[in-house]
Amino acid sequence: MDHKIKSANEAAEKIIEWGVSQGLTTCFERAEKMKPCPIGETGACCKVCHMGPCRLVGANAEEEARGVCGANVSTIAARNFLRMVAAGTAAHSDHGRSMVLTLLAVGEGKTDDYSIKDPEKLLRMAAILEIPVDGKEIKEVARLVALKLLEDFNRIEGKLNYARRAPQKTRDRWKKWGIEPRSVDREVVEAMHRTHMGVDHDPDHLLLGALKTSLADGWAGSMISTDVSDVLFGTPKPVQAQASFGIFKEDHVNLVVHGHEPTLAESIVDVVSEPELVEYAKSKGAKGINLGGMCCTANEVLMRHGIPTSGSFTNQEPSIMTGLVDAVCVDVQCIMPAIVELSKKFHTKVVSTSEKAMTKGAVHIAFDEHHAKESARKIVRLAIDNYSNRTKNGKYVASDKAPLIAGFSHEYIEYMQGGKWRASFRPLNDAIMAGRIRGIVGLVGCDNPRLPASGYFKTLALEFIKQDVLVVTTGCGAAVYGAAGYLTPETAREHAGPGLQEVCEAIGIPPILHMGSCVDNSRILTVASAMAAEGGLSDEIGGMPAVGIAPEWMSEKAIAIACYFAASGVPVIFGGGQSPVAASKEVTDIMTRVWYERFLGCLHFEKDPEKVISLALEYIDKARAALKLKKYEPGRFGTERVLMDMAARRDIGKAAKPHVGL
Ligand code: NFS
Repeated sequence: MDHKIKSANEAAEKIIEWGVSQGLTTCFERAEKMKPCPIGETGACCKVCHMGPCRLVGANAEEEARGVCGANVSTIAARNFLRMVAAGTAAHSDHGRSMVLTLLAVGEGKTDDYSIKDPEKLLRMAAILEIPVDGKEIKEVARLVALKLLEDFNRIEGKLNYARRAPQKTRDRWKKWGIEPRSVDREVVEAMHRTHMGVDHDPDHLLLGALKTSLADGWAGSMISTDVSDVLFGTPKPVQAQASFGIFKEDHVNLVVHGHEPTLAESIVDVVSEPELVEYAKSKGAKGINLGGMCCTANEVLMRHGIPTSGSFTNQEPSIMTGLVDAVCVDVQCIMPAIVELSKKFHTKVVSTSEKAMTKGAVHIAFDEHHAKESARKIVRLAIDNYSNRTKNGKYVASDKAPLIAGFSHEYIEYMQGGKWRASFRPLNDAIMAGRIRGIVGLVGCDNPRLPASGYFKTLALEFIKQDVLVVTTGCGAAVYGAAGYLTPETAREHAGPGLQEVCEAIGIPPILHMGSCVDNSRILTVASAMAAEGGLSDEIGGMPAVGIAPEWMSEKAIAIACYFAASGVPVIFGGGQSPVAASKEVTDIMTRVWYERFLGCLHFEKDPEKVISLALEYIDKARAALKLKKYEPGRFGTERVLMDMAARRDIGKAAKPHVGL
């Protein structure tokens, strides 16, 4: 990997270098200038009280160093880590709660701007939540489901309703180790309490707290967010779209939706083609209005509507530097404050919309889900009004874009393996058992300006698919693969090993499946649970030949995700930079060895991409051996059922009734 490049996204690299020539700085130059504090970076700095900050350094720091209160390195590193998990859980789950409140508003008839787009999914959720639906109107079902879901956010005692979606054996492990979460709020508050000065000091106990808190994220906050978004906006199925900076159109008004919650973005999708707005754009000299996405909001509207994405986290500044963005509309999370300053060097307007998230210098248009379309129209008008302020300043190459296929919801992954009538995970399990697919790797999370951004993602994906490992992706990783042109069926032909290639060609899918935004990592939990229920592999999530990897992670949300996968039974490897618990061998040992013994999942921090690959394959092959599956050998498969091709599925589909099973 060439460490001199800033971004391994070639189009981004051109823009960043152009920016440098213009005296503009981006996160890449700031990352070079701002070296991480070597003490805080490894988890050895404690600033939870004002006797410190205490920095526990020195040759024998782990044995001898103590903070003013007497806390040792392991306590401090574990406490810092738990706080990261609490923050990540809070972020995903606050987003999830907003979705539920929108569903409630629909159910109570308090908004006409949203409706129930997937009533079947709502009914399936009602069944999981044991809500009787007979004779009830769909809006009433929505109201009852929303009220029930809210319990998972603020229950004081008891267990998550949604935890019942996990395999029994997985839940048994949670029970045994005392990490069954009660609710999002309860666990986040308790995590903050336990990490206050002078409360919880046992690293193992603190880290169990991290797992417990994270499970409230994975199996409630995030999973609820995904489900409710599908109900309100439609469950994704494959769509074609495009990615990278070439999605902007020189003769159109370009509006970018950036952030996380799909509510506002969906309203913008709804209004952007309204004749009055299109006419208004034309009256200002534009040929039309072009909507694009950024970060996870992009994934939400890409999965459901094929709205193109300008890219991942590190592409937000280069997007503005194209000079073509008339407005960026943001809500919450992963929005660099730097874009407001940068936008002033161009004509771009940054519009904040959430009462929770303001940046000085941005235009604020408050978004209210009860009057969603009204807010959306205001924002579109603002972008149109700004079109005529465009200058020639910017670096843009129209051909910098790639085609992609996204939209692999867990429902569609099930459907694609047999059509409506025989949808199941049997073919996937069979392909794994036969060694046609060696295992599954989730390549997810942020891209990072401290690395050649997006480079590790690309290296890892190509190596895994070559080794017949099916890749699933979400979040900024998915945007990276979109911009790289990897999310196409042709990638299987060009880069996948023989077994994976055969599977991809039989179904007509890419070897890297775009499963959505970061909260949609919950879709991967659902797939893993369905694979366990299908039989033939492990009967719990743990023990599957599957690994999660966040090669370039940077956010606290990524840490929360890693923990809920680890607690659910998936080994997770974080690549890129330093381990945030490197200062403590004890904490590192608990997260790797001890967690694996208890949960069959764990968390490694590994900087070297080669080692990330070998460690992941080691876990996959170890799981295959423990399940007594055929040893993986490229090009040599065992006997198995044949995957159904498109024609066979169409025939079955003709006689099909709607699929309502889980
Ligand atoms: Ni995920 Fe989405 Fe991207 Fe990282 Fe941020 S956008 S929630 S945290 S940077 S993947």
